[in-house]
Amino acid sequence: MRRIRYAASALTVCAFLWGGGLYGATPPKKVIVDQDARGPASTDMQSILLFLQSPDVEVLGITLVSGDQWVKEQTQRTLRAVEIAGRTDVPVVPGAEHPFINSKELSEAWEEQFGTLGFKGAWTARTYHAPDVIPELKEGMPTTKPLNEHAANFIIRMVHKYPNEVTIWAGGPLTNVALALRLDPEVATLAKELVLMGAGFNSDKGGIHRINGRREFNWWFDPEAVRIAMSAPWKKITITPVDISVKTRLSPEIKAEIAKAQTPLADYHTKFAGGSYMWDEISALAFMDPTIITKEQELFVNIDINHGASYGQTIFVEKDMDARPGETPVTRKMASWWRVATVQWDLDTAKFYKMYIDLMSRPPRPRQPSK
Ligand SMILES: [Ca+2]
Repeated sequence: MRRIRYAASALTVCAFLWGGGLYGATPPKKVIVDQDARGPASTDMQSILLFLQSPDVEVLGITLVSGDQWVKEQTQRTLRAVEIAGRTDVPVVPGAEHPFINSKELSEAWEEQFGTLGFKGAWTARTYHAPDVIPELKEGMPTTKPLNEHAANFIIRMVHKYPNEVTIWAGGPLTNVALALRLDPEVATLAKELVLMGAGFNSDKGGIHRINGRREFNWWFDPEAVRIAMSAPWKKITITPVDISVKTRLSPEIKAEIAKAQTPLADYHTKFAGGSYMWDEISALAFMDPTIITKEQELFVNIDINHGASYGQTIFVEKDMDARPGETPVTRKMASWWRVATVQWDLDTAKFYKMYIDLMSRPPRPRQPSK
């Protein structure tokens, strides 16, 4: 009886601390996690789980977009992952099923002219199924339901509800973000910042076109959406490019460490996580703790939307003009659709892996009060 009372009072204290915004050193950062959530236990899903596990983050919702998989399948897989993480208080919000212009058919016509792409997400021939098909989920079917609202409208609603507080973190194609911007241009100025995994700057660092890494998957899948999103007047844009992703790998040793936790989340990770580069995990953890990034650079960044050989390539220009010794560099004058982004180049991998293991090994976080 005494033990029960103690537990109850501890819960009350936790709830008080949470409600008062005193959990951790600073109030948790509000974030919308926009993702192309292939499952189970892909880089997409791991990044969602990291956000749900972190006491430094308040996830307002998980908005989904076709990319690595079709959005309908992703919705079921994300609902299931959220159930396993014990965080069904966080809404799962389906979004765009197709990019603005790009398509499976267009990509095949492009490949006939310019060469084969290594990975095409939901359009990849060897794993292709129609957008409406939801295969049997080996991780189990969810019992919870998605929110009955489009991802673009959810993004708009949240940035108006919490002006200047919401980070839009995008780990997939930018279709939902671009749709939100087209429905309501204030999204860019009301949001706190845009943080994204996407773009490729080197020809040999992980791109989907073997001879040109500047064609990175997320950006290539919906180039027109990237042009819209990257041309909007955000207060800040941070990019985790594919070039930094290839410096990491989800190793068997990391998996073994997390397996020791024996939580439902750790078991899911042990059973289904592969050994891939940690594309989205870097972007998620660097948002929570920017000190894992050891080298970054400000550049003007956008995307090529010419429908020829260069379609979907990252384009970029140095931010400053060349300065003579002793002179202060001057920012280059560019057309208004070019925006400066902070691009992450290198990371402290030991610190990154430690943070990943720590968050994935924790018990489920307390559910947040409903918003
Ligand atoms: Ca992703």
